[in-house]
Amino acid sequence: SKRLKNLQICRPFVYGNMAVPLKEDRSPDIPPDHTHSWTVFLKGVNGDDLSNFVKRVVFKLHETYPNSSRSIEEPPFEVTETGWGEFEISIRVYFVPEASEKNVVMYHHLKLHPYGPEAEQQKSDGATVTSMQYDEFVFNEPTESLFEILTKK
Ligand code: SLL
Repeated sequence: SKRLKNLQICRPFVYGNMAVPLKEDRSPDIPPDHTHSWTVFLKGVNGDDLSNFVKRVVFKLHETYPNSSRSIEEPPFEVTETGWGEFEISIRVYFVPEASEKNVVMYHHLKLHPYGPEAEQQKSDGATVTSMQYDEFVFNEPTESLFEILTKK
């Protein structure tokens, strides 16, 4: 569909991960060398639903994971796993066809281990570690259809 000249629309989002150390009562299905449970996610800000313009999100995990490319087609756009190591996750976002927008990719370093001033306390508490980034999708000269999708309430 036609593109709207001289117009730019932005939509904020956050991406990142949460991680918790596995406890003694871990499930027997979890490999013994795994130390953490974690979730990598991409989501709207303040509970905004992104699925009206995001069609799918592909999280590419370390190749030590089975089916390391995980495609999520509806919210919540997230993957939960267990493991022992930190690594880079690519997060590729595909937009609805009406948008006629190229996919975009972000890279997130999976964080399991606390560090910094509160690390010792966090470790002894077995606290959740969070690492996330704020970003914005910027649509320059959006199609009319994308404009409608993004502006209807
Ligand atoms: C390292 N850069 O070499 C890291 C790689 C790989 C993480 C970390 C277990 C996967 C599985 C897992 O945590 N892999 O067993 O399915 O230290």
